[in-house]
Amino acid sequence: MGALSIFPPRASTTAGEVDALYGFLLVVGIGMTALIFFFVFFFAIKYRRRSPDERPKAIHGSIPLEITWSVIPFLVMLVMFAWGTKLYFQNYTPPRRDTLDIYVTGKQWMWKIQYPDGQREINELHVPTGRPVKVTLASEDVLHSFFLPAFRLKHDVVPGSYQTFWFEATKPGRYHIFCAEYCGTNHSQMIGWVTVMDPVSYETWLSAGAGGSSMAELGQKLFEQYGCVSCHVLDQQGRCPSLRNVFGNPVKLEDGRTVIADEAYIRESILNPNAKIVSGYKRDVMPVFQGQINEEGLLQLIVYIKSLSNPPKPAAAKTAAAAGKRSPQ
Ligand code: HEC
Ligand SMILES: [Cu+2]
Repeated sequence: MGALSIFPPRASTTAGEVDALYGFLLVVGIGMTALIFFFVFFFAIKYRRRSPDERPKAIHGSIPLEITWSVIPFLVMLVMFAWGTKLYFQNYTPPRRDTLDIYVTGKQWMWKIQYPDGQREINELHVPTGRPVKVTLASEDVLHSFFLPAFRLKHDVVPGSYQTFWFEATKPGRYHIFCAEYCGTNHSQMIGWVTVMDPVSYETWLSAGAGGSSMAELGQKLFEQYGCVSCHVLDQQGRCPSLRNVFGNPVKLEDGRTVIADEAYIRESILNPNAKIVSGYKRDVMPVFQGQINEEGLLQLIVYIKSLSNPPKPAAAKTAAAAGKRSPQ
């Protein structure tokens, strides 16, 4: 198996369904093509000109026929649309239950992978079976695309934003990682391996690599190093909002909007603070950190800020009122 098989191995919970949809598209595609070719030849022969002076009878269309050949393909397309949409939302909406969060940063020409516990790897991704893994993708430079063929998953890595998808690996083994978006000279070498392990070996692997600082600890260091800590004093509201319990909760903004403080919001708050001003605070107080902190550092800061929050409540919308309480009177 492997190099010569048409299909890579199926190693995630979603792979079977993606293959089923692919099979459906293939069967419909081949079926339609065969049908069209059959009728092209069939009618060409059936209605061939039999003598030089033959004048065929004029026809003026048929409404039932028009409706039939419009409605049937339309319904077939709708099946593709509904099936594809369902799979899309399934694969790109991480479940809320305890996911294993992994952060991937694409950089010409390598994949840098960070685990919350502090392990870091390049072009190697280790995941356990039987547990949902949420991947957050960032790019240090240009557009890349993170492709895991054995999981039937691929997602663009877009500079300036975070993309997420999730999977649950089912079969231990070593599978390809590719970059699927041409990203410069060494694009073809932007490859790696994902190693799927059973949960016990995974724990062993994790603890073997432990000892370094966790992402939250690294983030805390950056928080001190960049002087964030001089303004954002924990548990104290002053000139600056305390960052405790910000993550995952609604934030009331100066312009009256309320946004949920997710990864993208925190990232923007750091790089371009004036884009969204927290209600009750002033613009131009927080320095602009655009260009000063790299994507890996930003992810560490975000994980640190995340760690300052209780796990987000399931009914986040209901706590919208609580957001107001965070700002000073
Ligand atoms: C000079 C003081 C100052 C420094 C230094 C500073 N900030 Fe801020 N920060 C503020 C102020 C004031 C606000 C509220 C106004 C706004 O939204 O921009 C804020 C807002 C924020 C928010 C949004 C908070 C919320 O409640 O929604 C985040 C996140 C944040 N800062 C993170 C950081 C990080 C990370 C650093 C260090 C890299 C940092 N800040 C450095 C003053 C500062
Ligand atoms: Cu790339």
